[in-house]
Amino acid sequence: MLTFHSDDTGRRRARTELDEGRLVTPYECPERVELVLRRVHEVSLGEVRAPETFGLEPVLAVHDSGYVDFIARCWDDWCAAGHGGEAIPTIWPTRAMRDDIIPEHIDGRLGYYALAAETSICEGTFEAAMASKDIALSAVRHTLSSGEPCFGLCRPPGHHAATDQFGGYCFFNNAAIAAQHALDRGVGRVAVLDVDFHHGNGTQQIFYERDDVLFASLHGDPRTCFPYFLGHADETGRERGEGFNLNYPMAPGTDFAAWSLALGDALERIRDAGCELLVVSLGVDAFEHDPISAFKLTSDDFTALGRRLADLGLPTTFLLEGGYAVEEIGINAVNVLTGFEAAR
Ligand code: SP5
Ligand code: ZN
Repeated sequence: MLTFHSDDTGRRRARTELDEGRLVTPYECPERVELVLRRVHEVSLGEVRAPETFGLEPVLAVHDSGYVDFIARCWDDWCAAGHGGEAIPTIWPTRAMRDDIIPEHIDGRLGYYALAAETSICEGTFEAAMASKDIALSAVRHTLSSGEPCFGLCRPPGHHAATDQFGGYCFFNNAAIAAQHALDRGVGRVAVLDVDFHHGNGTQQIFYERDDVLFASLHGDPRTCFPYFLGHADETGRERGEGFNLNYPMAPGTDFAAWSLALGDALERIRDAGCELLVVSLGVDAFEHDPISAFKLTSDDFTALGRRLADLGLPTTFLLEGGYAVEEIGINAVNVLTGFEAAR
């Protein structure tokens, strides 16, 4: 299987994440990509190629232009304001205030465009996010042109990024950008299957009123898990999109036996919907030893997941999302890919 990778994903190296009231070294670190890449080589998964550059047009197909401009300029504006640390939002347009006037000051703009405070913006964040979406676009383009599966070693991840909001370590929604690109190149319907431990709130929001993307997400129940405010089972889509959003919230402690029942249901719905392309939001933070998550999947379970995905028989693009057990991230992510290859 071909892998797309770029060293530019390493241009984001944030020093601070607000975690349990402390500023810690971020869980979402450049080493994640390095270790997955090492594993790709160890198992001889296949060629590793640099992405092509696609510019901002495919980003603007799913994100708001004011938001993209904000991400591009945030770090410079933050420094120009004389702030010393990394850019962290401290105020939001909450239910008790107005959200129809976008502030001019960077502190206000940060809150307007943020959905969470754990994700600091630092030098190089925009450049890394651009590389990440180019990896996703290159991967999906390869799948479309060859029919072959492809792996995009995306970083930063994307599935929490909404039309005009960043957070959950995500800035541009790589899976949504790739799915939209496929639609724009003539694919009739795309399935985005999100197996990251966290609900893919951004992908859901972007496609919620549409029937050309079937979004299915298996995740920790938002009653107790990040992102807390989206991902319930009764969110099934709106208007044309009714029936094209599938959430499988599961309790902390869920193991592969229970998790794979939800997977089976999602795969059946993808099959029934006549999807022509599968984009997998491949987070591996459902792993039993993930430091910020609460499911119990083992490394072997990820191989089984890959086999199950191959059963669909669809052209498939895998895009890396979360996964913070850094020591095992390569094994777990690549197990999905080798399981897939062995079964197709
Ligand atoms: C892409 C992705 O997986 N994003 C996840 C973002 C989760 N952010 C909130 C993390 C809260 C972590 N709490 C840590 C408990 C251990 N100190
Ligand atoms: Zn996650």
